[in-house]
Amino acid sequence: MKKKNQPISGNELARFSGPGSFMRLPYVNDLKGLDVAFLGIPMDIGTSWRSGTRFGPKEVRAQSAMIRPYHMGTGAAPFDSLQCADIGDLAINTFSLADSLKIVEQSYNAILNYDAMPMAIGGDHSITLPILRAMHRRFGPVALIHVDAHADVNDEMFGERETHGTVFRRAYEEGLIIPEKTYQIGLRGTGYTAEDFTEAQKWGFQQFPAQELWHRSLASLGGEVRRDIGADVPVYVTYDIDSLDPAFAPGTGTPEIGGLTTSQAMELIRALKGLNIVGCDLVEVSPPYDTTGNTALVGANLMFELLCVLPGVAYR
Ligand SMILES: [Mn+2]
Repeated sequence: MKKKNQPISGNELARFSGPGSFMRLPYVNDLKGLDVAFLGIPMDIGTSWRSGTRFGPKEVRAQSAMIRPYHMGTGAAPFDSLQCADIGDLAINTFSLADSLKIVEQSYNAILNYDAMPMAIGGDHSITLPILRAMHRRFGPVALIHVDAHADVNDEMFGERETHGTVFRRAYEEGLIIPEKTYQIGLRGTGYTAEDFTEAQKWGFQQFPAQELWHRSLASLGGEVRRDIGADVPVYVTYDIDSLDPAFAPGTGTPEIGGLTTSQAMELIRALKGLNIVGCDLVEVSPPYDTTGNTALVGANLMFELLCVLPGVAYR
């Protein structure tokens, strides 16, 4: 039997007069009975360079309006088996990063009291630290699939220990993630020292620089990651839009050339089917730097790809 919450569909008029939610899903306040809760975290005060990700959720939702509920490529029809809704944006404090991160953590603790899996639209990458704290409280240490141009393992930035570039060092130090089941995919660009990326390898992180992935399918890499994690371990997926080449996703705060293609991103996500994914986020979409909306369109579609690989969704 089909689940009750289906995206508003039918004629073009309905599509364009939808509620402004992710994929025209219903907005709800009550998480009871939900399998998946989409939410926005409209924040950019953890970013070190170009800001604007506070508008990410709004634009990703807007660009998601055309996505239809059936996936032609994989046969997935996620809304038939998962009860999904948009639960709106978290009310962060734009004048305090520390306070905002607490609000994210407390909100996630509340969400995870239900069985609803949170799928967050960021926001800069600093949101992922409080999310992982809440995930750890609920599930214990999680495996981490981190797709990004940057390893985000700085010790501090401008003297601050909680920023969008320090997330995964803090997560490692706090024991929130399983280091040897942490996969950083798409790394590239410039750093401050030669150790900027490599230090994390000593902690156990498995790193896959973009240049090793040029010209190859990511289906095999995704399959290796899937087999390495195993079917039972809880997995969190954090997807930084700047993992993609700026040709596909220029609307982001710290773009780096030589990144993944959209088809590589889709191959990677599809290969994760079968994992025990417990939450996802899509971060760093900064709409002011891409007024075409294309970056947010890519982000919205990657969210849909992630939704389709969640447990309980059938693949062809
Ligand atoms: Mn990044």
